[in-house]
Amino acid sequence: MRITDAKVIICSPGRNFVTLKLITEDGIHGLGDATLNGRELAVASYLSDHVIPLLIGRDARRIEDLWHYLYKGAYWRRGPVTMAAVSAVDVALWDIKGKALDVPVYQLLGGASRDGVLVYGHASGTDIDDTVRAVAEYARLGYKAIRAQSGIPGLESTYGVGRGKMYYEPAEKDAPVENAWNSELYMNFVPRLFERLRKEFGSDLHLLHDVHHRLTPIEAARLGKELEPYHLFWLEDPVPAELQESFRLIRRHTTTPLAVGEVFNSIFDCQQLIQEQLIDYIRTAVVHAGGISHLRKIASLAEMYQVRTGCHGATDMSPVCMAAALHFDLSVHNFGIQEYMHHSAETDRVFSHSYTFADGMMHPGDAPGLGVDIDEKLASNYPYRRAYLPISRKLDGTMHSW
Ligand code: CS2
Ligand code: MG
Repeated sequence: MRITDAKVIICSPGRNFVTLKLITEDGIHGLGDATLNGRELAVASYLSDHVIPLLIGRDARRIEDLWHYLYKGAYWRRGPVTMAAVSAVDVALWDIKGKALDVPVYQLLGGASRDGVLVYGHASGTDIDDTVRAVAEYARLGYKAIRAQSGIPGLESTYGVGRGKMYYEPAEKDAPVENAWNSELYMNFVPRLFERLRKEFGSDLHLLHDVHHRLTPIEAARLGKELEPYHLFWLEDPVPAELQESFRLIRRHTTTPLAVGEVFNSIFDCQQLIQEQLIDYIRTAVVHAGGISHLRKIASLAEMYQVRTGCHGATDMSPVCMAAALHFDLSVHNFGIQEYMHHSAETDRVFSHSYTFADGMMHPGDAPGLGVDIDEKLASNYPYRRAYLPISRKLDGTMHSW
């Protein structure tokens, strides 16, 4: 089953997406997401200029071998651009294999380990009252787990707080926004938010919070400790994680569960965090950490150390990534939770998909392969527009986040 054609489709239905389409001699096509928020065209070029010429004529059934060929063969290993490209090829090949054998991808990964995939949604507001209302709305929609983010009094804008009730998009068109940051204001505020949320919603609802790598280890330790009475499902990205051992310090001080990994792109970024049991959830995503094949290796390592998965699933993971994540989540034994943000109606029209949401859970569906497709004609109506993620400065103007 030779690969005869490949296309990189760049479109912007609501936001930018890069999609790889591989076509075999039998006419089967597979899709892979290659979107790297704010750096989309770098991956598109890596695929078109360097990867696709290597793929034409190769056997699409050799998923594992092709993964190593692209990863090791480049000599220059890892990094977000390379790994997003490798991921896209890997996922497209799993899609092709599923279609060729007429089974959903999760059946190729060992079958379902559970009936559905627990997901969490993003509730955010400008202040505590507004955030309470947003959490109530998600609870009404059936979500059993909700991430809560709020604007911080004294800071004009804060990263990770959505605009509009059900939609979340941190990237800005044309030029990066600059957010203001102050750790003291933030740390004094967040425990009050969760105190109120527990009062309003009781103890059964799972509550999550994302720090977006903004604190130092000792600040994160203090925040985790002060949040303990409110029993968070997890505290995400408390510190930048290039220094994996910094989590030792946080761990020594708090029992609040920790999640990290949305910016990681290989098992080597989380090996120490997992093996020393410094985290509870590993958040690597199919699109950024080497596809389904590599994510399964991360999950297997994590399983030995009782670390569970919690894949990144913001709107910049396209429906192709979302579908792949759900096949992975349904099958992998040590699944914890999956992040799920609704895509815009325009995105959903371009990417038809068989995955469904009901009662706080998702299912990838039973269509052969991933169960997702792209309408290329419609996609061509939405040309790419350059966009950037915001940057963050302290109140005195210093660039923040190390
Ligand atoms: C966030 C994302 O979903 C999350 O947990 O951290 O908003 C993330 O910052 C974006 O997906 C970056 O592209
Ligand atoms: Mg995050």
